[in-house]
Amino acid sequence: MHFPKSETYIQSLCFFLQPQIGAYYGAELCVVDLDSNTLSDLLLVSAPLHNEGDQEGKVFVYTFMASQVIYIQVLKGIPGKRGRFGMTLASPADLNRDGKMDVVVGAPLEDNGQGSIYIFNGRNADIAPTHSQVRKKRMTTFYCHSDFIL
Ligand SMILES: [Ca+2]
Ligand SMILES: [Ca+2]
Repeated sequence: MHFPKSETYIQSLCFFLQPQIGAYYGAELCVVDLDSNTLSDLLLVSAPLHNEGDQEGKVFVYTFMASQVIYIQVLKGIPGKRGRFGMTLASPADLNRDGKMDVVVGAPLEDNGQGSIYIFNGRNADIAPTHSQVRKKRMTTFYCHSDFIL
């Protein structure tokens, strides 16, 4: 997987937003190739200690356009759950088999440290902002097609 243009895209990402001091912005990075054509479409940057109201952690989503990296959306966990949402990120597969790669976001301290994994489904040019599933229990099988449909 690679970026469609130069890696200099990343240099000024932090200037597109005003990161909260101590939010741990950049703790985890993940590129997403939504259409699996070997060109990365999105860059995810987490800030697992970002605090806002009753939420802890955010994932900022950027797209690549011409010679710029452009902020397009933010992913959040469930309100009231302070579990360092975004401590881990991955885009392991097209979990719901709709032709678009999906994203998995870890919140390892949710539910008194038991941890959660959120699944967000990829779309044509971004990611559905509402998670499709939260997995809390230890999983014996992660990949189950019918389990991931909204
Ligand atoms: Ca692509
Ligand atoms: Ca998908």
